[in-house]
Amino acid sequence: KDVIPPLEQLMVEKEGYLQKAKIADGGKKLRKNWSTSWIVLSSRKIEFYKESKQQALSNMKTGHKPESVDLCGAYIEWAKEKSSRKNVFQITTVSGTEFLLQSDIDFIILDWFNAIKNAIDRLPKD
Ligand code: I3P
Repeated sequence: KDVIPPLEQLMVEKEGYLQKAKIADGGKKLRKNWSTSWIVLSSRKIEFYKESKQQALSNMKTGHKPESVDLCGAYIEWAKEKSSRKNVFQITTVSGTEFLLQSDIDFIILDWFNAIKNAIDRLPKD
């Protein structure tokens, strides 16, 4: 039978592939490790899927949960100095998760930056 996802998951604002590296978790620095991630932005969170969208959708049916960060009170900024790569920005969450997102393609990274910035600006700060 069909599983109906929660409403929040239906209100996707943007999705696509980006390069992602988590650099801190709960304030603790991590070794940088870039990988391709399927990224889903909804009104107050970003979900990261390690696998393809197709694989992610089938995993979801088995109750597998993606990594997810809360955008309430989060901070987004360009982070030229944090990487040798071009087009890198950083998101820092209230819980102290820091990650970098990157694309070689200028308009793709700009669209993502603006979409996430707009989502954060619409949310209450706490
Ligand atoms: C890191 C890896 C990353 C690189 C990072 C290196 O090495 O090469 O790709 O980040 O540079 O430390 P390792 O795999 O041995 O951990 P960029 O690609 O973003 O430059 P960094 O230490 O200057 O962040």
